[in-house]
Amino acid sequence: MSDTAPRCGYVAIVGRPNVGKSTLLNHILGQKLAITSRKPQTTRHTLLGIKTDGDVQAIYVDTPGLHKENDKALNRFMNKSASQTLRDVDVVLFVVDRMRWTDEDELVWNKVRHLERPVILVVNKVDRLDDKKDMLPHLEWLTQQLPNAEVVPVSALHGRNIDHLQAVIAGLLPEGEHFYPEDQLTDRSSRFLAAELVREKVMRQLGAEIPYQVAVEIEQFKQEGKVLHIHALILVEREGQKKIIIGDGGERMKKIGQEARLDMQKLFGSKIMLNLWVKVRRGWSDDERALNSLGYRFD
Ligand SMILES: Nc1nc2c(ncn2[C@@H]2O[C@H](COP(=O)(O)OP(=O)(O)OP(=O)(O)O)[C@@H](O)[C@H]2O)c(=O)[nH]1
Ligand SMILES: [Mg+2]
Repeated sequence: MSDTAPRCGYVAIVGRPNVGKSTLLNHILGQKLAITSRKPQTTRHTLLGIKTDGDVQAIYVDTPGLHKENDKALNRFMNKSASQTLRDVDVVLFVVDRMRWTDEDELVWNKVRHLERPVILVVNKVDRLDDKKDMLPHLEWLTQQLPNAEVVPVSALHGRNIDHLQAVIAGLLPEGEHFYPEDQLTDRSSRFLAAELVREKVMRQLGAEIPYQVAVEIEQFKQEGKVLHIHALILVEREGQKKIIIGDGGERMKKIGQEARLDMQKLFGSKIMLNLWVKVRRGWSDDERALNSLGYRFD
């Protein structure tokens, strides 16, 4: 029996798009739960990742990257969910990419600076710095900007300094009983996670524009004996996009399916039969009702 009091609390992971928030969550969990890609605005929904380590339960909330808004309902939804997360957490991880400080970092900073809760400034991707010493003046500048924040340089991709980061977080969590059972990893359903894995492969396989006009809907999710049968619908905005996703002779669809199936197999620990279809649903990304029916809830 341990003689320390249990600790439990919520930890928001916020930052502009593409700084490595979801990669950080996956590394902390030791498992790929959140989808990641080289393109900004990969994450669209908040996602809980629960890490229980002895007496300490940290409930991480991965959020969509905060960005300058265009007019689309989907972008409003993403920024709103990230901002709302900040209201209800005990600790904030503000993730930035090395020495790059952009207007969008400024936007995030303006949302976290007045919060009356601990903020940790996570300086990610330090593996991509040739000389770590180059970073010192920037770290000093960041410390001046955020005098109350602890600054922790890490590499989420290579797992550098993540143990230290977790120790700092543990020290900031309030005392209290754990909210979730020790073996629970997330609040999201397997259906949700399956749809996200398909969307990740679309994000990774396709060029600049199309991924932003793609949503994925799970039509069937059924265990039969040892096999999990999943039918997923890839929704696009225009007919031409459908052709591009399918690719010559169905080549691209095949790749998307193969890669998603492998990840699903790992995550669900089951053999998977995955069927994919592409369908045109015009204007879904700028229509609140269509977004709602796809699980993007505005409440
Ligand atoms: N070299 C390096 N690359 C990283 C590191 N962390 C993340 N990346 C890469 O940065 C890209 C973006 O990572 P994500 O985790 O998807 O970033 P995000 O902040 O969740 O992005 P959004 O969901 O779009 O807001 C991916 O290509 C990652 O592999 C790191 O520590 N080092
Ligand atoms: Mg993300």
